[in-house]
Amino acid sequence: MPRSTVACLPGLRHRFLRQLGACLAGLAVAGAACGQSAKFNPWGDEVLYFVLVDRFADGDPGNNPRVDLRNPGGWHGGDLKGLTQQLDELKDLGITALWINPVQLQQPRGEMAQAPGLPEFRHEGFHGYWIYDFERLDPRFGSEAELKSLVEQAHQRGIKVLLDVVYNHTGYTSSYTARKTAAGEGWIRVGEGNCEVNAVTCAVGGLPDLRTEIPEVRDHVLAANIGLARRTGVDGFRLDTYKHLAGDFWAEHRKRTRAELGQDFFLLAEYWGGTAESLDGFFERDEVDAGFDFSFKGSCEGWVTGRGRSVAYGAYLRSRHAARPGHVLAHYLSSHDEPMALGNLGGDRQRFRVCAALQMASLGMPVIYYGEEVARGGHEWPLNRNDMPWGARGIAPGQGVARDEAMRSFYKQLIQVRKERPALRRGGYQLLMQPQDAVLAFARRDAASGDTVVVLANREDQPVVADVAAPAGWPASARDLLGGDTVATSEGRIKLTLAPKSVRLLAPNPN
Ligand SMILES: [Ca+2]
Ligand SMILES: [Ca+2]
Repeated sequence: MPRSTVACLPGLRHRFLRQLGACLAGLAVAGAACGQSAKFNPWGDEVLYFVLVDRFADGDPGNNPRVDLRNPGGWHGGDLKGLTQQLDELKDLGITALWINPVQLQQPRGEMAQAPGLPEFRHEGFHGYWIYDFERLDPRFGSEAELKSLVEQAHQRGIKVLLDVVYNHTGYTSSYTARKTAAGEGWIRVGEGNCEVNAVTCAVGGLPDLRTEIPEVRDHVLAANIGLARRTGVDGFRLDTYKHLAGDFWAEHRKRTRAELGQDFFLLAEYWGGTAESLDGFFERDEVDAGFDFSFKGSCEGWVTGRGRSVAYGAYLRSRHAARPGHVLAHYLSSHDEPMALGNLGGDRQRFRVCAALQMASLGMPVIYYGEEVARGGHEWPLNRNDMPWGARGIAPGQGVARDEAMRSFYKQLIQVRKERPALRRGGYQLLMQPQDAVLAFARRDAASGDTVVVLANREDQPVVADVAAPAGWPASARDLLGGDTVATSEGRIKLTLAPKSVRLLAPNPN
């Protein structure tokens, strides 16, 4: 749609599409249309690190009943105390916010489970999503005092903490199974299993669905999670299974978290399949500050392995800038619910680095899934939830598991560059065209600071010459923020050879 047409349609039904249209018309770098706004949400400056507490670091061997390291779905002994002890490791990596799984008491026994290539195993609630009692912490994770200490010590290091909370369901067994209201209504919905028919009343993964439309049930889960947040000082919630609760629940949730935890208490929705477009309604109604972008991972994995044209991938990256101002897309390469990126790339660490660099060069809040920064192995569930590799360091449960320190150094560098360059955190987006489809090229420019970074990426197994028109105002001399070498601009074009499977981040040299 031509830009003039977009701008002249005051009655356009979907404002999202209008904004996207403005981005597609090329206003990204020149103006305020694409991710440039006075309403920028400061969480878009953060780098988030997601930890499954049980898999990270064991700081208290005294809370390890039934720990079984041979069971890929069992408890492995990590806890809040161990995570707190490793905060300097995370501070050194450069992350600025930490997301931890739910920490309430889990169902006492796991469920038998099967996965390809593995013997049948008992799948325990080590991940935190099978809550038995919302009002108690699971001693295997630690005490409330230990959660408070984690938050305090993280804050001392300039790291915010997001607590994962579940409102939708309980564990397969829980203290709520037989609970009834004063009027005799059960707290749990039974027999409504099809999420295609009704996402709110279905049993996600067969888990008992809480009837949160009943005020007594709603108050219980709200009071439990909000109370825990108030007492421990966490900075926000990651909201599990967002699409499986009704909009009026989330409206009340927003109201209560703001009233009881502060105006700035941050809410990040896990809306399965979320994109800039599908999350927009929640942003428009101001139910949450942010949502996960489920497309980033697969888009990068596809592009870097040769699927699709570079211009199409570049257009996807541009579409992310249509997210409603004041709201944030959280983009990740791996998660506990999907196969890990490095595995999906066949273990190709160079291609993985390309995606990590593009993640850090993109608008939104990058999410690092624990251990990705040291090339943690494990691919499909349940091994995508395996132990944090600690190499020679005496930290259980991942003691002796190999880690790639060069990969960690690369992540450190990427995070540092992102922190130093407002163009990468807040800037608009301009796709730079060039004849060779092998190269992805775009510019990010932050209007407020004037900072500009040009991103060039080669997905091929051989060197490729990039030859693109420099963005307006680009000087004769630039430098590579990752490699340090100087790149000259001649006759308005940036021309250089990109090494196989590599990324360059170019910034103007000072005059
Ligand atoms: Ca422990
Ligand atoms: Ca539900």
